[in-house]
Amino acid sequence: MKKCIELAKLAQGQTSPNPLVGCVILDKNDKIIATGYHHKCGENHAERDALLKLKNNEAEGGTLIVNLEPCSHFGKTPPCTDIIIERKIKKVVIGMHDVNPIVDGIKKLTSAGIEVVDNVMENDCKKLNEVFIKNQLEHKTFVAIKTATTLDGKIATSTGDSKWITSENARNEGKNIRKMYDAILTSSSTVITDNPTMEHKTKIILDRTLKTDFNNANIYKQENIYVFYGENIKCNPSSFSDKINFIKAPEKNGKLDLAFIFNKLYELNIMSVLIEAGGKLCGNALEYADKVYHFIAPKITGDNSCVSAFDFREITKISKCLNFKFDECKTFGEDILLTYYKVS
Ligand code: AOF
Ligand code: ZN
Repeated sequence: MKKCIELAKLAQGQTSPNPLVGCVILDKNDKIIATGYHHKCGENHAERDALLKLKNNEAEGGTLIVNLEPCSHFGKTPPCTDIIIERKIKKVVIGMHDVNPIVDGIKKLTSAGIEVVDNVMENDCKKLNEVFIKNQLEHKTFVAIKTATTLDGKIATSTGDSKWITSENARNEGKNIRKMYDAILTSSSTVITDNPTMEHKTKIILDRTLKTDFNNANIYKQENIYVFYGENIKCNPSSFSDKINFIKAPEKNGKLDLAFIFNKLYELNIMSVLIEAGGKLCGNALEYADKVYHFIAPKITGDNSCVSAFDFREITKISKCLNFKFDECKTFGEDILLTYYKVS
């Protein structure tokens, strides 16, 4: 199953809206004879990818291991259960049940006389497909935030200087994290202060008053851009650029309504989004966030007026804190990456 997860990860960032799936096939003597994975939405599923590497009778009496329940429906591809049955597999080992309600593969396999062992390394398998699970169960976009702070939780000095808080190793890992998400979301303030490029599939900019420079900012020199702007803007922004998709959004307390925006992203088939922005947007987005990637450098600014990673309110009681659950802690150069989830 570990191997299945590794294989599945080879397609990270490529399969949306489909899950990440890897498959290992053992012969009668438990020797690995083929492996496969789901490369891309619309292409073969992991089980078929692996089985098609073998001759018709080669997997007979063998075991198929896969991190997600094999599908039993005709989608963009035929059911995996059919080819598993045709190839006379004896045993199927499954990581987690498919949360897609149209899939009922386990029943189909057991009725065909195949032994099924399920929920193997279930927690790891669920974590691998956390985006797919949220999409299927809640019909919502998975929202993550990435930030990089000093030990005292600051992302910039009071003059906006932020280059660089973390080391090159950590920043490279930041780029790897980006690739796992369908889109990156940032604010007009970040576009104006940092002028980032953010090479990525899809970029979303929240620019309530349309104050960014649509002709010159680096981010607009690329394709697949959505700009959300406020309902009180009177002009027609499409005159600024015909390459950018402008979307009018309602406002709440003088800010763009984030609930509207995240719902809109799901309608646009953006299944996961990574927010990279300053303290105001990251702070306000916490309410909708599933996960936080928090890089921490061993530095202290010591200056209270420096910009904080999450800056959205005043509280007087520790009991009013938002609570999270630590997931993992990894080291990149001299920095650490802490990932944590919201406690619901
Ligand atoms: C599997 N193995 O590798 C994947 C599965 O439109 P389709 O045909 O690609 O089907 C998509 C659905 O199939 C998806 O929502 C999920 O339930 C399942 N994905 N199943 O047995 C795979 N990627
Ligand atoms: Zn399938």
